[in-house]
Amino acid sequence: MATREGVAIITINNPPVNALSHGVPEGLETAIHAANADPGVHAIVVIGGGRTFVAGADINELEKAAYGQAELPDLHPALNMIEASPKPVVMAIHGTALGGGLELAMAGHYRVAAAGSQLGLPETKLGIIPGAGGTQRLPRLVGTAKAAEMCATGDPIPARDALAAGLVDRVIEGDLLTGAIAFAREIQDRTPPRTRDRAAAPANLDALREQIKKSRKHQHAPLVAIEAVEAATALDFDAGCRHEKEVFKKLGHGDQAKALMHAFFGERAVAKVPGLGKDVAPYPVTSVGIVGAGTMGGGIAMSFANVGIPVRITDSSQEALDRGMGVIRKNYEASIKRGRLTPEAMEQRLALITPQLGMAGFEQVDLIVEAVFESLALKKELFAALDQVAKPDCVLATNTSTLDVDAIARSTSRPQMVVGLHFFSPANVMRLVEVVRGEATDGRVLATAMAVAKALKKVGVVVRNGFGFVGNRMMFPYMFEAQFLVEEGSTPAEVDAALTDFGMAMGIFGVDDMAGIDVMWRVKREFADIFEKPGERRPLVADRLCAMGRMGQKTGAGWYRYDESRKPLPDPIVLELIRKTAAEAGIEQREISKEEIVERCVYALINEGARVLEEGRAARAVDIDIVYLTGYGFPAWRGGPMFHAGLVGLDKIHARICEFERRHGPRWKPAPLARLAAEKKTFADYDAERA
Ligand code: 3H9
Repeated sequence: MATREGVAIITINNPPVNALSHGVPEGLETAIHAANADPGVHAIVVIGGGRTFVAGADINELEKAAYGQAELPDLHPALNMIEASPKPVVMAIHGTALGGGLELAMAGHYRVAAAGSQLGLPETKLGIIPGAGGTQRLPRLVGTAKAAEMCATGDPIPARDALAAGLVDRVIEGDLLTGAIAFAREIQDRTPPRTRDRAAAPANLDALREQIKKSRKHQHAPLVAIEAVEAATALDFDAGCRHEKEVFKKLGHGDQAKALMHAFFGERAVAKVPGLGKDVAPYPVTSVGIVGAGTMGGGIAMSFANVGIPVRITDSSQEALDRGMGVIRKNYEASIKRGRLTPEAMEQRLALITPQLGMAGFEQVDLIVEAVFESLALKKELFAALDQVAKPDCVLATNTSTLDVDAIARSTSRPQMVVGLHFFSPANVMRLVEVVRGEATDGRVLATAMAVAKALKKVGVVVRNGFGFVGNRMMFPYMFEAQFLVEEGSTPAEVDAALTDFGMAMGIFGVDDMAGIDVMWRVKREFADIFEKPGERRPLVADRLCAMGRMGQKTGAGWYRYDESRKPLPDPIVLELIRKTAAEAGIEQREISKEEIVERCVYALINEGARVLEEGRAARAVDIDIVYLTGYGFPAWRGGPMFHAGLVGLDKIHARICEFERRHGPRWKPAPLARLAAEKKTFADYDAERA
């Protein structure tokens, strides 16, 4: 503790984000005691050391507690002690005040915030609610409706909005500590106001509840958070806190909390690539060339422009370029209509994208991303040409989703500079980038690809070269199983409903219609050696739909038919086609339960995931989980397919897979990693053993 002009300065130092780990709240209590005991001190400023104020309770501790390996942390004693301080306590916020960090700030008597700081209670994103009085203090400061919204969504607000809402007392433009001390001196003679002494007025939260039921479907915490905030209007502060603590505890031990915390740490774990040291510096990427102005190339160009990186985009004809730029502009205009972008920002971004015929200027760019039609011959030819143009330290990336990255790399004289950057459509929206490590890819190139994904605010996951990489490779058995289920008597709508009830963002037939059924048809034809194994069952209906010209949404019909608002509607023609196809193939139709639908689809995904892991296509189970959470609409509150498997129990899943193998044949052969089931382990144990 230091003292300046009669103001005690208490600095919280627990890098990297000043989480309130065990010992930190206790240290604060000691410092506040000391400040109160010092007659030379008239007011106290609490500030965060390093890059931020306080990012909340320590999520490592919360995760341990979720599994019963520790007690849930209790911040109340420290916070109550701060609030009871006879000398006024000013919380000085920079960076972020999140979760327990904001709860700490609200226990202080005043809050000042650096312009640019963010304040929020993101606990529901971890499957819990604030557990240190947040649901009781926030409504007393910003009103019940605003507090309920902040607690339920978990979205932070910027300092200026916090000032307007009454959450902070002053926004400091210059040096935060200087401003906080000046503020403390202004208020040092006032009786410290306590948040708990204020009242929270009742508010109608029905509309918020309805909105949350849709946007956070299946999740427990957001609705419970609204209820806890509402309790602040009916109960006194201590009773409200007791209620909060009870539900905090219950959620804190729940599966959704375990899954969401796994997802939180998982997103950070994938950035640490096994075998790639921190000392491997990425090449700087300040300019980019993109080949191909189609849907993918355009979306990739937007991703770079969105973060201020200039791109040159080339295609084979002026027409293709004009069409591509037209789509880009239309996408930006749609964002303006939704209020997410200003017209000025659109123009700035468009100005960063230079459409051009030919490759003039490509000799200067740091990274070239190829996004042309999926043809190995075409890509090889293109990479041979890029090899002639690109500077020696330019990273050459292919956006292929199905082709052999090593074969593409070998068409250059520098295969070590080649890497896969598999973006997902729409590339300007989807967060996942599979970073495909070829056999020759250099460590620095891999580090560059990961740094690029991060710069684009996306999640890069390293995968090994091989058919379908990780995500698509696993999707085939999942999709095929869904198609077998309809041959056996379910309808596409029943399968999709079972999957969305499970939590998937979309059902697989809806996905197939959106992507285009012909896309799969082409892939199956090109990779017949992978898909056509003698004696193995293959789905029959999709190809027939293609033959009928039903390619999905783009032709107005596929597995479903579509009305003008693109709403999928069950189509009797498809149901009849399925029935007829099954009869011809001698497949008996029956009623299939929702449970069987989910088990067959999701366990097919998990079994293939185990194979992917065993083969080293993904280095860790957590990599697979993050691929599925960020690229395939798997529900975060289930933690990803491999984590979900652990929650269900590998032994239970293994037993079902063996049953399916007996009933449906060799495609259900348990993956070698099924041994984990016998050892009573999870995929997380597998990761831990190999860490
Ligand atoms: C809570 O507060 C409950 C209370 O209501 C009740 C208690 C009784 N704990 O994200 P980054 C690590 S719940 C532990 O890469 P950025 C993170 O894992 C909590 N560790 O940086 C990473 O480690 P590593 C509510 C944490 O600058 C490193 O710090 N709070 C915590 O992109 C850097 O993180 C939240 O949910 C933590 N609380 O983003 C906020 N936070 O380097 C969670 C971070 O080993 N945190 N780490 O991979 C965030 O949203 C972002 O980390 C933040 C910084 C925006 C702060």
